[in-house]
Amino acid sequence: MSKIDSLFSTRLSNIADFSFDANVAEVFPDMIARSIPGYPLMIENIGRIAQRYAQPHTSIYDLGCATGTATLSMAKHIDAHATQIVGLDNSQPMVDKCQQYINQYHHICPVQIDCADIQHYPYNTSSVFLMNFTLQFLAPDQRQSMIDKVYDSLTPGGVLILSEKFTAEDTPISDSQTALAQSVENDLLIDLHHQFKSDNGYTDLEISQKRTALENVMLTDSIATHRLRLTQAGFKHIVIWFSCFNFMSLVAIK
Ligand code: GEK
Repeated sequence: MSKIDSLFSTRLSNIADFSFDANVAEVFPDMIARSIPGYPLMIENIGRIAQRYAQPHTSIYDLGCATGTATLSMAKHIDAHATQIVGLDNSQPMVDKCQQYINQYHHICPVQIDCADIQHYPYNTSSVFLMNFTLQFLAPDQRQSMIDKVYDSLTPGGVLILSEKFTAEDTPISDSQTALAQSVENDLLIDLHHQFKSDNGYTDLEISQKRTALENVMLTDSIATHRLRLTQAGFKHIVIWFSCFNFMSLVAIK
């Protein structure tokens, strides 16, 4: 069982940029479940979607697997016909925790966890890629090449399941009325998300200090930007299958 997240509960004189270190890995399952609306529902359905698209003799990748909750859901749903499930993360503490969780279960399909940068990994032919809230941590100018790499490694009919926090605005904005409406819409989603965190026991201080820590490291795109990037890579169909406040998950089909 994960420890309760109280990392931002005391006032910090200097708020460092958020990093996926050992302290975060220790509390991560609790942190993510109390921070992302619908996370358990998404995890369950990621397993179902992966099962639907997994093809024989291909690899299934979970990019930025963290402590492996989504990896485990895919492992639960996919049987032996897929070659292997590979979880990748560049945080060693996350990978260590992930391996502990993975070892607690018996899997029909082999599961391998590697500490690696997802931008420089030699991918095998794959039928399912998962990026569950990971793309938003890459530098914006490196996101297109990451999506291109995923697309190139996918077999025809393969999918990318992409979940992200998003900004409810599109650029460029020419009309001031539209800009005002978009900012009202974005503010509403941000407020609803904060209410969700507050109802899950986070104080205003925790919410605001975590937001400051994430400011430079998690830069969110609009849904239009995601669609454009995926289309440019070559994906033929893009289906948003989950959305709650400013969080969504989509399936992009090659
Ligand atoms: C879940 N998917 O529970 N290479 C490898 N890993 C990376 C990289 C990179 N370049 N950049 C960031 N990460 C999980 C949750 S968390 C999302 C994913 C969140 C890793 C980073 O170390 C972290 O573990 C993960 O991406 C993002 O379904 O905390 O909001």
